[in-house]
Amino acid sequence: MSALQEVARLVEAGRLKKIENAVRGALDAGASPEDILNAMTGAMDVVGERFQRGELFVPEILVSARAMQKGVAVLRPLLTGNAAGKYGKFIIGTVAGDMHDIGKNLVALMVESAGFEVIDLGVDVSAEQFVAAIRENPDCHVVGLSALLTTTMESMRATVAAIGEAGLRDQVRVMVGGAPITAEFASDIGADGYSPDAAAAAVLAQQLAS
Ligand code: B1M
Repeated sequence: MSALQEVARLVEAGRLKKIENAVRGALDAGASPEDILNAMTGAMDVVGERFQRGELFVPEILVSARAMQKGVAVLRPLLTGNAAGKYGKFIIGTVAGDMHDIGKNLVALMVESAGFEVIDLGVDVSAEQFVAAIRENPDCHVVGLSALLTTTMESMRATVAAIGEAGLRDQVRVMVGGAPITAEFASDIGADGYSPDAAAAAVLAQQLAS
């Protein structure tokens, strides 16, 4: 089994004690941080498929999620450079009703490493909280919304609308993402951009800030 396969296996199995060493082992074996992130994301997809088939339950998903977060923590210093703040502030959060934060955290990490000062509002963030954060940070020009549930896509729509109703659409560009989100949906709700993954999100944030 390759070092990357071992990392994926440990995330799938939720092996919290072994994951950090396995990630270091993969780096030592020559894998890039991006390769390792992809291996861990692939493992979470497998976990999701097994959950859908009724082979796994929420507590097991949670330990896999924690294993992935421990693995990402090892990579964090390698991904964040010293360009922080070059592009200004970036407000990010997972929309109301949605507790998923692994993807949102990865986007925050990649956007930070691309030169933004990230303000992370966390999960289950209401439209009003986004609006308040934008008002508190008049120097923020890009906002990112994440949603993982089809049911919370409507919270995303409501958040974009609330930012508009608050008269803040001239101040900020809004980008969206998350597993059920598409470019068509982004355009339908009036967002300025959509990206399918964290690496593309960092590039899009730079484009929207420029
Ligand atoms: Co949940 N869950 N979950 N879950 N969960 C999904 C999303 C699901 C697809 C699983 C399944 O059934 N196959 C399903 C949703 C079905 C649907 O809506 N159609 C589901 C469900 C049903 C639920 C619950 C309702 C289960 C229940 O309680 N019965 C419940 C809802 C809770 C809530 O939010 N209110 C629930 C709970 C949970 C846990 C708490 C157990 C846990 C979350 C832990 C955590 O996040 N801290 C969890 C997990 C881990 C998953 C799966 C297995 C993995 C998600 C993940 O972290 N992926 C997921 C299945 C799946 O997605 N394959 C599933 C890895 C991550 C790196 O990818 O988040 O997609 P992702 O992020 C990517 C891109 O989407 C993109 O970039 C990221 C990195 O490349 N991206 C952006 C994300 N945000 C972006 C923002 C951007 C740009 C790109 O710009 C701003």
